[in-house]
Amino acid sequence: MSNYHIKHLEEYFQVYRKSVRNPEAFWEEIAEEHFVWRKKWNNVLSWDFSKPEIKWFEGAKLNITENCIDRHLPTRGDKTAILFEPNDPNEEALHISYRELHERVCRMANVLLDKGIKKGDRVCIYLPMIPELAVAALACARIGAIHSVVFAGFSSSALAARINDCECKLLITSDGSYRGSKTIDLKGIVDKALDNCPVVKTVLVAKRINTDIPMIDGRDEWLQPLLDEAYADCVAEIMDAEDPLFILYTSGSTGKPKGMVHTTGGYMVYTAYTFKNVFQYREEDIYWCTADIGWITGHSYIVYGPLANGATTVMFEGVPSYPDFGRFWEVVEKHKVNQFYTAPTAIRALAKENLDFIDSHDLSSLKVLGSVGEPINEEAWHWYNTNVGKKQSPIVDTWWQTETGGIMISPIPYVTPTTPTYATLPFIGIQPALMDEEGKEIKGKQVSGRLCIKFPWPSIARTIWGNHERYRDTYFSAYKDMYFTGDGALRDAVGYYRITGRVDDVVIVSGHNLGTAPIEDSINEHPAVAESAIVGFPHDIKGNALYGFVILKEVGESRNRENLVKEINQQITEHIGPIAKLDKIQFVPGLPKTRSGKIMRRILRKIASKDTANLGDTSTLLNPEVVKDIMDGAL
Ligand code: 6R9
Repeated sequence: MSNYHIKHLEEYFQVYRKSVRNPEAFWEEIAEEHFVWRKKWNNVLSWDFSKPEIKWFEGAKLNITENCIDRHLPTRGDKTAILFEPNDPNEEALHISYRELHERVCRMANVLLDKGIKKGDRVCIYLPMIPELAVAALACARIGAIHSVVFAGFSSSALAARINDCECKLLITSDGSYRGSKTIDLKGIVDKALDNCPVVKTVLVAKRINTDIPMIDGRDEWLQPLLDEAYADCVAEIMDAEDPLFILYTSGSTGKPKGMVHTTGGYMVYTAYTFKNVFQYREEDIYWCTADIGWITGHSYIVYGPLANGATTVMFEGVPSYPDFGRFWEVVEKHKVNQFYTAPTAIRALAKENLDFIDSHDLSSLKVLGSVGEPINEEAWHWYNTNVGKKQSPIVDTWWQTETGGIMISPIPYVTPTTPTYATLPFIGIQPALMDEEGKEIKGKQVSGRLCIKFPWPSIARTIWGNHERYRDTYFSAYKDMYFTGDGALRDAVGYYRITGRVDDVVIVSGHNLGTAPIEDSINEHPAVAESAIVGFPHDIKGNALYGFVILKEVGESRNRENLVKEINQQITEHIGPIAKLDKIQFVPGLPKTRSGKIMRRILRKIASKDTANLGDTSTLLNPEVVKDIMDGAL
């Protein structure tokens, strides 16, 4: 009778129908039967997309770490919760059992309490993929502090902006990090960031690369001695289902990153339920998601979803190319990984390498392959299916977003027949709609439009930290009573969805969302630059790469162009991080603008993609003559 684990297609349709006919009753049953609550809810759901206000399991009390850790102790105490695979294959992997995880999280929680962190305080976590990262996030959740994990590839100014936006009092970092054959001076980046973050009073530093680093008296402390002294048990703070669990920043169409706020009860229920079904996780399985916990995929499907199911989740510190391009497959063989979840950009990069890197490893443990982060192209899909899955492991192409908290459209493996490049069917409880530009829903099959969701699901983000208006404007104002995703999609003859890509000013580069606005802001700060516009263009491995059109000021005109290109990319690296560097920079005399002064990115996108046969109507531009100049100089 339980609908928790779906095992065949007929059952999917049945459960799906039930979940959309009476969402409250459906989610109430899932929540009731599969989680531990200190107190049940008074009301399953109240919502109003026009405000927008969404509340799931209102009045319920719980602590998510009791669901992710404590409740497993009697039956799974010795089971590996986190399997840590270090950057260096010669360093031993670490099997952290549920019992040990409990102890580590409690110690870390006590350290935070000791440093004065209370329920509702924000804690910034800027760590590489080492166990302390998961432990720190869970420790925050243990005491009701709100974690804000910042991906450790972000630069000091990006880090500072995120710390200041949500006013983190405390930051957890490490002396440095390993990335393949390189080491990165994380603490140096932190020190620079904190010059501009007066709110941070305490910095706890984990030791990873054991280098000598400056520690600032009264602010910085080594983490390990504090953990060693801390008490190994910590009473969980009782949280309201709608209390914030974490903030995670994502790019948008203005320069300022959006701090998406996820709350506790609904997020837990939805990430756990999707994890169980989308990966068909069974008790003895070893599950590996290669994402970084600095992204939503890591939050939901390395930490919370797997642990809520008592799973063994692999945490990988390294990169796919170190010590060689066989590393992923070596790890799959070594730990007998059953579910493997990665990004198309990694698949495309590996597909360029010799097949020996795969064929020299035994991948027979694999049962499910996952893809996330961007559309997977047909070639990459077939390569993954043939060479990694040996045509035996279904590929789950999972579409979702930081804002959605969990997987929204995806096949269920061994249940939903897959089609290359299609995310296929909505997950249980998800009601997608395709909309036209006039705001009308496009019904029927074989149609395309802008992808919206009609009804709330438990893990939808509740607001943008400190800016509810922006939350409403970005997601709920384009279409009445709908959540707008920013993606375009098509629905085929059998009702399968294929995501076609962003329809806004976000470009997905190697699976990372990059708003063009913050990059433009960064370029425009260069003293030689007057104005700039960034667009994406197709790239073999990265999916998209960035193309910058830059107008120089008079002072820049006489400068050496090659040096300018270097300086601009250096500036972007400092402001945002190396992931936002431009592949191409073209210096232009002007940018095509509408009469209201908006840059016509549509035209620039076509020029950058070398698709200039049909530029569309340019006569309405303020400066149509500039288009030819730009085309002549295109790279
Ligand atoms: C989970 C995650 C969200 C954006 C999303 C879309 C793109 C993600 C996809 C996909 C096609 C898929 N995206 N998964 N596009 N097929 N399976 O990636 O969150 O970093 O917020 O990115 O990524 O454009 O809107 P996030």
